[in-house]
Formats: sequence, structure tokens, C-alpha cells
Amino acid sequence: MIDASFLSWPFFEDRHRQFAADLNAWASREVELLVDHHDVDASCRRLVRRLGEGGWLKAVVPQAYGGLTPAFDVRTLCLARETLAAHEGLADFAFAMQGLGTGPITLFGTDALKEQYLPPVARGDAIAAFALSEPEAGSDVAAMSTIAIPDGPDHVRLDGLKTWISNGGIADHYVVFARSGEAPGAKGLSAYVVDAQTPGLSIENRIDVIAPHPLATLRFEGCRVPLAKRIGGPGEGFKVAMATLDVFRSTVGAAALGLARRALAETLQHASSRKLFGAPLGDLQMTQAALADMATGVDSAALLVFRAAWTKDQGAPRVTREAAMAKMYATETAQSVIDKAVQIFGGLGVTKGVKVEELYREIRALRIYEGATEVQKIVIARELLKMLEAQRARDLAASDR
Ligand code: COS
Repeated sequence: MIDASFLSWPFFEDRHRQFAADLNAWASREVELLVDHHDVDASCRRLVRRLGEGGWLKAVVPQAYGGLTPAFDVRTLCLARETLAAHEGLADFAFAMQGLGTGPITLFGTDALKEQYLPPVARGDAIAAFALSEPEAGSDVAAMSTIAIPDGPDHVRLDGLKTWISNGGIADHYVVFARSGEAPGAKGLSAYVVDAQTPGLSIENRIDVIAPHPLATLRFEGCRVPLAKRIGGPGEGFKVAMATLDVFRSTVGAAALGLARRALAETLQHASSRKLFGAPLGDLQMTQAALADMATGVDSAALLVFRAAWTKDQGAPRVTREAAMAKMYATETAQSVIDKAVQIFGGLGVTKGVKVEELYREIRALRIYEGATEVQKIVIARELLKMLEAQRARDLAASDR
């Protein structure tokens, strides 16, 4: 049983508690039946459809386009990911990608783009994806080399490769970032929505990973995209990407939290029933030490995740530092919690078909995607230094008065 007492924390309102309880009940009934780990494409299609029919995907788009709340409610997104991840990594993945793959449209798209793309995603009728990483540009976004060259007055032509693209191969549309050349580096990127059927876009190869989910390399070759499909202004692509990640990085932390909570729950069950040296495993002080570390890690990660989510929901324009801390700490902690779970399970912990073995594979990618731990450290330190600089400037201005 997963401890849900954190829902009484002051970060939440009754609507959040109700949402988490209802989604948990739904996931307990539905999720296991929808997933076949040997066919992740079909599983994700089923999951998206059923999540849409159940009304859960309304959380990823604004009310005006078939969603739940007027703007993103990051606490709801986090609770959804945490709850789904505790049941099944693929269910969390299917939910999360509908959000990340349309987040740029929600935050920066024209009304026409929102009208076209958001309602089908909320209903589970269309699958979304976010195409930022490249073979030579993952952490260093500004180094991307996919290019967008003007092609007549109303189009651009995309050329280049995108890789490790989640939902690659099953998505109906991709948000693609490319170098449009207004300025060097971060100031010369733009974002576009590209429909999967657009000529010039093809799946170069599918990528098999330790916790399988739909993943691919995409090739753009003379792929003509109308300028009306650009998200935000020319040259604003980096800002579009970073602002989207500001929202979704906390939710990666929440997914890690869900995986960690499940590992802790599984471990408590196991420790109380498995006998060792004539007594339950949980009577051993070394087991107790591990359980204490696991539970403390889970709660501290939850505090950082929901601090970031709450801060964003209070209207903070940027939560770059808070989201980076939440993502980094929750994913690193979850890895350690799950590793301890595997250790306590012993041989069973590395046996296929046992939940903690699956969790052990599921957690690993979360420390890498949407900004690896090392990137989060850079982001956090830069934000601290910026805060200091801003304070110094204020002090100087005050002393001049
Ligand atoms: N929201 C809005 N604007 C932002 C922003 C944010 N969160 N972060 C940066 N910007 C703006 C900056 O303010 C800056 O504009 P100004 O010069 O007008 O101030 C501009 O964007 C460039 O920012 P910066 O100088 O920090 O760019 P860098 O290339 O140095 O950024 C890091 C480096 C590592 C921080 C960035 O590339 C990053 O976050 N990388 C990881 C990306 C990632 O998550 N990849 C995984 C792919 S998704 S699975």
C-alpha cells in the first residue's frame, strides 16, 4: 500500500486530493490490462486512448481547448505522473508525452494551433511528441544543427536529425526545434509543429532501451512546413523549449517519486513477510536503516517536487531553480531508493517479472532525459549566481539614492 498522507500537506487543495484518489482507483482497475511490455507501441496507443476516454488527459491542456483548468496546474500534472508511475512506467510515459509534446503550443502557440492540436490530444485521439535532442546536441541545446531554411514566402524547409525522441514512430505530430538563423547560438532557434505524415519526415530507426518505450531517430529531408505552424516568434525556440521544461521538469521528479514510493511499498511488504534468521527481515536493524533512508528520501523529494509545482501554480513567471532542484533530487533519490529495494529483495530483486526489477530499469532514464543531473546542477548554480548579481544591483541602486 502506498502512503498517501502527503496529500494533506498545505501545497494541495481538495480538488488535488480528489484527483489523486480518483486516478489511483482508475489506474488500479485499468492499467495492468492495457500494458503488454512486448508491444510498447500498441500499449502506448491503448493507454493514450483510455487515458483520454477516462478524462485524465484533460490535465495536459487548458480549459478553453478541452482541458481541466484555465492554465497548467503543475500540482495536478505532478500528482498524475506520480500516481501513474507508481502503477506502471508506461502509463506515466503515455500521459507525460501528451503534455510535453503540446506544452510549447499551450504556452506559446497561436489560437489556430491550439484549436487544431490541443483538443484531440486531450481526448486521446492524437499522440504528441517533443523533438529537441540531436546526435550532437542533447544537453547543449544551443548547439543543434537541424536547420530551418526559408522556402518561399510562407514556408520553411527542415533538414537534419533528431534522436531519442519519445513517441517517435507512433506520434501524430512533433514539436520540432531547429536553427532558423536569426542570431548565433540560443537566439537563432525556432519551434514548429510538424505532422507525422509531412513529406520529408521519416523514421530513421527505432531505439531499444532498458525500459522499453516508443523511441526513435527522426530524419528531416527537405521537409516543408508552413510558417503558420511556427510556435512563438522567429528566434524564440530556445525560450519556448526552456519555458516548457520549466513546467515539465518538476513532473519528471514526480514520476521518479511515484517509482520510489512503489519501491518502498513493495519493500515494506517484503520485509514484513520474508523470514531471515528466524524472524521477519524487517526486524534486522540493517533492513530498518535502509527503510528509514528510503522513506526519508521519498518525503524530501516530495517536498522539493511539490514546492516547485506549488510555486509555479502561484503564478511565478519562472521556476527554473526550483524545478531543476526537484528534478535532480527526486530522480537521484529514487534511483537510490530503488537500488536499496533491489538489495533487500536479494535474488528476487533482479528476477524478471518482479516489480522492483522493473522499477530498477524504469528509473534510470529519468536521471538523463529533460536535462541530465549534471545540467540541472549548472542551471541551479547559474540561478544562484544571478540572484546574487540582482541583489548587488539592487543594493547599489539603493546606495545611489
Ligand atoms: N525560461 C525562459 N527563458 C530562458 C530559460 C527559461 N527557463 N532559460 C534560459 N532562458 C533564456 C535566457 O534568459 C537567455 O536569454 P537572455 O540572454 O535574453 O537572458 C537565453 O534563453 C539563453 O540562455 P542561456 O544563456 O542559459 O543558454 P545556454 O545555451 O547557456 O543554456 C543549458 C545551457 C545547459 C542551461 C541549457 O542548454 C539546458 O537546459 N540544456 C538541457 C536541455 C535538456 O533538457 N535537454 C534534454 C532534451 S529534452 S528530453
